[in-house]
Amino acid sequence: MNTPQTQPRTATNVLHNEYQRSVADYWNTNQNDPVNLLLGQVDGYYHHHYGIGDVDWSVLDAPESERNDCVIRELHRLEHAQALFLLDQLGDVKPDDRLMDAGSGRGGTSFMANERFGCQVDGVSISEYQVDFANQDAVKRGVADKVKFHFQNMLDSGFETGSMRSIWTNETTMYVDLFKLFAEFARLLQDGGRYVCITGCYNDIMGGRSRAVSQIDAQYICNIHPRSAYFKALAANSLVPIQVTDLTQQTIPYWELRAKSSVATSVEQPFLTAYKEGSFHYLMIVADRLAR
Ligand code: GPP
Ligand code: MG
Repeated sequence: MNTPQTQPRTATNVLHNEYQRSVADYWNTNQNDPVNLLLGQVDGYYHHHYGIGDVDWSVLDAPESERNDCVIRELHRLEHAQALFLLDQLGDVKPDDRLMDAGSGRGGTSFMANERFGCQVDGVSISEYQVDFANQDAVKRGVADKVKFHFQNMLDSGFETGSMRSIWTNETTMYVDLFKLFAEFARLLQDGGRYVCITGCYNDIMGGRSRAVSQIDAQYICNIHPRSAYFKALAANSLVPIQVTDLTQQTIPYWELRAKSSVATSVEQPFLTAYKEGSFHYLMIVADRLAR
């Protein structure tokens, strides 16, 4: 059921079950995360996703006093490149259009989208800490009238039917049921509207979750979906893929560098193992909404 947007959002009506409460608790209490804060401080864009592209390995040859900073900057550059690549897929977005960032974290990709397209961007997150952080950033940037972050559940956002030109999820779909999520996106998107998804998914061509994939799930309290589930759930919800890109080879260098960095968190080895053994992919899927 859709809660009307006018009803105040509280933990009671945003978080529907114990699982969602534990995910919200994780992101509400994960406030001292150098891997995201130090990277965000490089230029003020705080990301909660990984990076793509070739690493400039010369950063490891910098003088010792500068090396750590150089590595942080390089990791941030790769994460920023991932967000730019995602924005490239959002379609011919006009200033009067409206976009939705489903699972908006500290807001990095939403601010970039507003700068590129000049349009309204609505981010939703079930972490009140993240929503506050991103809204404060919007005020500092002077864009609070255009970029708004909402304490809302992306399965039940309450926005108007057909109101969104494009929606993206940047590594957030592993927290939700895909059939429910894509039903909500199909409702929100205008006819011909676009959905862009960047995700990690396990390779069910090879069977079930590998140990490394299970370790990633445990680290983040998520449930990584099989590759096939994305296409079944899109097809069931009038969302037609136009482009599928396997970004796995492009993200491995980021993880190799992160593993050698001062901000490594121990999830690096499971990611590298999973990608290299072929049990896990870093995938981008672009899909358009069929006309009603
Ligand atoms: C990165 O967030 C994304 C997730 C936690 C979801 C899981 C993603 C997969 C591709 C499986 P982050 O930037 O907060 O993570 P970290 O703190 O490790 O950098
Ligand atoms: Mg991160």
